[in-house]
Amino acid sequence: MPSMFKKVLIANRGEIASRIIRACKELDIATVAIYSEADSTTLYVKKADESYLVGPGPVEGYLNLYRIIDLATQKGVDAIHPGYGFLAENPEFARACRDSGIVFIGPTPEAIRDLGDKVRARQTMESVGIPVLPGSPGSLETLEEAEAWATEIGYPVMLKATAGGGGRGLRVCRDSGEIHKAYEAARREAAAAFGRGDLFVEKYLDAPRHIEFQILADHFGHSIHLGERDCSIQRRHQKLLEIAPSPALDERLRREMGEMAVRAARAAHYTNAGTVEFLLDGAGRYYFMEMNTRIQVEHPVTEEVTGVDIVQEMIRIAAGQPLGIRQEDVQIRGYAMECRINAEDPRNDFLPTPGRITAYYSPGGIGVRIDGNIYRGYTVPPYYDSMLAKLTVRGRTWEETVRRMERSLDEFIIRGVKTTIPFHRQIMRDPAFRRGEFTTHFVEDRIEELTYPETRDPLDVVLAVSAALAAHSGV
Ligand code: MV4
Repeated sequence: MPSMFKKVLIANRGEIASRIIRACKELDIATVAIYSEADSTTLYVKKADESYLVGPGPVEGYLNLYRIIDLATQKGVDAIHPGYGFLAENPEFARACRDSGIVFIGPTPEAIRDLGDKVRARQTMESVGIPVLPGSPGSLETLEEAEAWATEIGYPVMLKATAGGGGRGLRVCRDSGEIHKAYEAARREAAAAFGRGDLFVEKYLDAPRHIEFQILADHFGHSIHLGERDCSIQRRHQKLLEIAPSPALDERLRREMGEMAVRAARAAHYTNAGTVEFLLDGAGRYYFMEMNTRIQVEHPVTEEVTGVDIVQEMIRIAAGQPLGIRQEDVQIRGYAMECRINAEDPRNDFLPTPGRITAYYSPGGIGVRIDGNIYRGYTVPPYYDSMLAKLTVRGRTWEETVRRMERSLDEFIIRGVKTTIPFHRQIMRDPAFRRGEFTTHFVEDRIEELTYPETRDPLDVVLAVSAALAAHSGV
C-alpha cells in the first residue's frame, strides 16, 4: 500500500479548515494552515500544527495559488486539501500542484475543467444514457439562436451559464419576450461571475427537488456512491438545510439514480470525492444537472448516515490507496439533517450580521454534531461567507430526526449577532416539512411565515383580549 502523507496544507479557512484538520489528526498527518490578518483570531489556526499568515488583504491570500504552493514546498508539504470555494474548483491550481510535485487532494485538473463546462458535461452524460433535460446542444451564439432553441424545446425554458453552477446567470423565460429581456443580462452576469458569458438553454422544470449523490472514486477504477442528499430547502440558490437520505426516494429510485451517478463519474474519468446533482420532478423522473468536483458544505449528513469519513477517504484516495469500501458495504442508517447556522438576519432579508459573539453554547447529546469554528469572544469578520457553524443531527426515523433538530436548535445559544436559528426553528414546525414534503419552492412560498414567527394570528389577539377582559370582569 502506498505510504500516507506526512504533512498536508489546507488551502482554506473557517469550519472546513477545522474539519480537514480533524481528518488529518485521525490519520496521523501533520497540518499546515494558512490565514489572513482578518482570520488571525480564528480557531483552526490554533488547531493546526503550523500556521502561516498569507496576504495581502482578507481574501487574496486564500486565492494566491502560486504563493500557497511556494509555501507548501518550503514547509515540506506532501499534499494540499482545497476545501470548498476559493481554489477548490480551479483546474489551474490542481495543475500547478501536480507540476510542483505536490498532490492535490481532489480530482485531476482535466476532470475539473471538463465538468466545469456545463454544456460539455451534459453532452458527456447524455452520451452514456443518463437522462438530461431537453436543451440546446451547445452554447448559444446569439439571442436569435436562443429563441430558436426555446421554440424547439417549448416554453418555459431556463437560460444557464455554460461556465456556471450555483445561481448566477440563471433566468426562467416563459415566452419569447422574456428571452429578449433576459438574454443580455444573463450574459453580463455570467461574464462577471465566471469570466465567460456563454449561455445555454434548457427546458425549465417547475418546483423540482434538488437531489445530489455523493461519489467516491479511486485510482484503480472503483467508483461507488454513498447515497443521496436532499438539498431542496434553499433561498436564492443558497442552501440552508440538507437531509440524507431524501424522504422523496424509495429504494428502487435510490438504486437507479445511484447507478446513474456512478455512471456519470465513470464517464467523466472521475477520481476522488464528487457530487452528481439531479433535478427530480413530482412524477419520479430525474435529470442530470451538473457534477461538483469538490467536498461540499453538506457532506456531514452523508457521513452521519453511512459512517464513512469522506474527508479521510479523499486523503486516502489522493495518497494512491484503493477504496476500502464496496458498494454493497454502504448502508444508509436512519436520517441526518444539517442546518447552516449563519450570521444573518432572517427578518432583514438575510443581511449578514458580522460582529462579536458575546455568548456561545452549542447543543450536544445523542446524535448531535457541530462543525464550526467560532467561540465566545470571537468577532465574525465581514469579508467571508456568514456561516458560523453547521448543526447536524441524526435519528433512526425522519420524525426522530426532526424532533432532535428542534431540540438542538432550542439548546443552541449564540448571542451578539443575529443568526438563522429562529428561521430553522420555524422550518421544523412546518407541517409539510414534517411530512417530508418540500420542493425547491418551499422557502420562497412561505417566506413570511418562516421569517416573521412573532407575528400573531389576528385571532390570537382577539382571544388574548377576551381572556384579559374576562379575567378583569371576574368571570
Ligand atoms: C433548473 C431548475 C429547473 N429547471 N434547471 C440550477 C443551479 C441550481 N442552483 C438551481 N438550478 C436549477 N436549475 C432547469 N432546467 C431549477 C433549479 C433550481 C432552482 C430554481 C429556482 C429556485 C430554486 C431552485 C433551487 C434549486 C434548483
